[in-house]
Amino acid sequence: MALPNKPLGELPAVVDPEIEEREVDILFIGGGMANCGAAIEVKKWAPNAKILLVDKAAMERSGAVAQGLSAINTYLGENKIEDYVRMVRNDLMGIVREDLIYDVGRHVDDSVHLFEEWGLPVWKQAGDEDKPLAEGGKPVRSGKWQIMINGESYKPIVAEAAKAALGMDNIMERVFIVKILLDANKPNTIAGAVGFSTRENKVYVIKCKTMLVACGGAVNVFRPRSTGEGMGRAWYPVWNAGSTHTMAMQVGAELTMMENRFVPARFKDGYGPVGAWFLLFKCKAVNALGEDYMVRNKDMLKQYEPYGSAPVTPTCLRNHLMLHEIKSGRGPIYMNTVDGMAKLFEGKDKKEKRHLEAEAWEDFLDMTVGQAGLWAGMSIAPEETNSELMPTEPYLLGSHSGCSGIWVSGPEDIGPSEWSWGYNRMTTVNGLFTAGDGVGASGHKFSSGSHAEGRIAAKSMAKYIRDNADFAPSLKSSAKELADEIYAPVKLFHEFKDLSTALDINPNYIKPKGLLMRLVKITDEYGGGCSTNYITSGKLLDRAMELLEMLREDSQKMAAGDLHELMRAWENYHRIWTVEAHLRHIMFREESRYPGFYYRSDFDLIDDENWKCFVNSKYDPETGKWDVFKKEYKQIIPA
Ligand code: SFD
Ligand code: AMP
Repeated sequence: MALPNKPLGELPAVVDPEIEEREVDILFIGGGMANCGAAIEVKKWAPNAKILLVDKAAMERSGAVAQGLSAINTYLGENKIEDYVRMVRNDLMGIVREDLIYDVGRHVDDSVHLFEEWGLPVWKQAGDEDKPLAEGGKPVRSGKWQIMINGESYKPIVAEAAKAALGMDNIMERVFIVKILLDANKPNTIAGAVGFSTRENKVYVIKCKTMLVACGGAVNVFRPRSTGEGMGRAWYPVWNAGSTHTMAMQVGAELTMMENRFVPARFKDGYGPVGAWFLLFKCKAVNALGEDYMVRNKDMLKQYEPYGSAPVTPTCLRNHLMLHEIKSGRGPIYMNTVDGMAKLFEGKDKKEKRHLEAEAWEDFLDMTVGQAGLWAGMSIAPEETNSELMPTEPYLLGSHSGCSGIWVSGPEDIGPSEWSWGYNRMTTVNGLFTAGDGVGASGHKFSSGSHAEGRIAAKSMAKYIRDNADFAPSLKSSAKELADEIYAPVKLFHEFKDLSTALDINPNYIKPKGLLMRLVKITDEYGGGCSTNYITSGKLLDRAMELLEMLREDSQKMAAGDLHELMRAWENYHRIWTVEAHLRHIMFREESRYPGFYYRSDFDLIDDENWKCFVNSKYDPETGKWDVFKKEYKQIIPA
């Protein structure tokens, strides 16, 4: 059921919310690309199952694709799947799950064909304008793997299909899921989830046999470059707060490569993506002297063989070279849009030039409207003025050019047998699946690959419920106990709110906004954020963990006066856990695997001999203990 937008102002939270209990076979948590894929696939394999999809926002504009996109970054078309795996492996500095990537590669184009069938306009080469991709129509490629779209309405199109497939009676929007619940009787098996409405004072306790948690990545876990009011601008979606990783790790799911992060180079302050400018418009990024620093600094890549010499320099190493320029006093860095567009204009008539200008603006209008607004506000015409680029604050994600996430079972026909435990994309917890940003060691899926991965997961979830038809989930806590836990910040607020004149300042509680500031100060200063040029060390990480521990204690004093704040409080809890996993992993990996994303100053090298392996971790919900350990990397696709 979709709830309408709220009236002006936030909805006050009451101490005793209503409780609604539900029971389904299959629960989809999140309404982003992955779960939209799952939604359209699941009925084919489980036609009689009872299904529920829960999204904290409205699916039509939720998740990373909310504003739309101007490219689909993974479409294989004429390319070989093996080459896709090779590209991802090199971009992520050699350590990836090739079975998972291969699996995405063989399914992703089907998702893209569906998007086009549902009405997404895909740019085509001259002569093929009316020929769908599925019938051999040739797309306009920006790069080897990427195709251009008119994608402002990408998410509404994809969400509409998902909603039609499930039916709105089986969808709850504006419900934030707080945690996953383990079964009372069957060890290491999920039995449900609990969350609350952001539009009504209501808690939902949902039992299920299996669930797909795909709540995207983690944003605002590091202090963003934009502060104050501007903190609402980030490159990745601010509304994804590490729920996927946290909820899974809390029930004991094994994580992988949580030390990885993504620091995208972006148009400064507006966070506009650069891909189309590099690949489609063929622009170069230059230093303040106008030099192509990728050429000037090419010898720096030799230190990072074999990764540095690949035809496409890995994303982190591109950052590494850019940061070197800034540190050497040759910043700011600019995207040379002026020369790039002049070259594109060569031999074109006025109308064609206007068309190219429109395409340049549309790249942002389709996916990062704020960047177009910033250009307009700063009187920038890209054909006349170059724009600054800057590496952003770090994000944790598994679907874009990063690979932190959860360790999952792979397809049975590709990887070694120990990587496949029966159900594709199931985590190490029975019945708990993930996809998209949630799957670790398997980046470069992007929007299309995340959708395809949701479809893959849905199919194996159907098998899981068939194989476990007799399973009757039962919860360890009562619905009332769960509701009390969720609404604890509201109770605290009501207990103490009258003890000070300013609602935000109180000796007995801290508001979520204040706590978030404290968290991002710790990560930024000690965990390798922007303020230290992404540098950290073992000792700095020790200190970060001490401070995090104190923050954890104080987080129990978060207070929420309205439903929006209650959501902010729970987002913070999710961020804290995600940050802890990230820091623990960086501490464990005694090398700097991703120069340009982060550096350990005490181990500033890539050490393939000792560290060409996965780093995995597991939190034990019974004992509260963490275990971080190495897992062997296996190459499947030859060089
Ligand atoms: O330009 C809860 N992405 C790009 N992909 C492309 O294919 N092309 C591009 O052009 C891409 N670029 C790009 C991209 C993203 C962004 C933000 C920008 C530019 C500016 C990446 C893709 O968008 C990304 O890979 C996928 O969307 C990942 O899919 P998924 O399903 O893993 O995550 P989601 O779509 O963000 O959805 C998350 C959902 O979870 C909900 N949610 N629901 C309930 N309870 C909770 N606790 C929840 N927490 C979150 C969200 O509301 C959402 O529905 S470019 O940079 O390269
Ligand atoms: P971005 O806009 O940076 O998110 O990138 C979109 C796509 O283009 C992703 O597939 C990137 O890997 C790719 N890309 C971005 N910049 C470059 C570059 N300079 N060289 C090669 N590929 C790039």
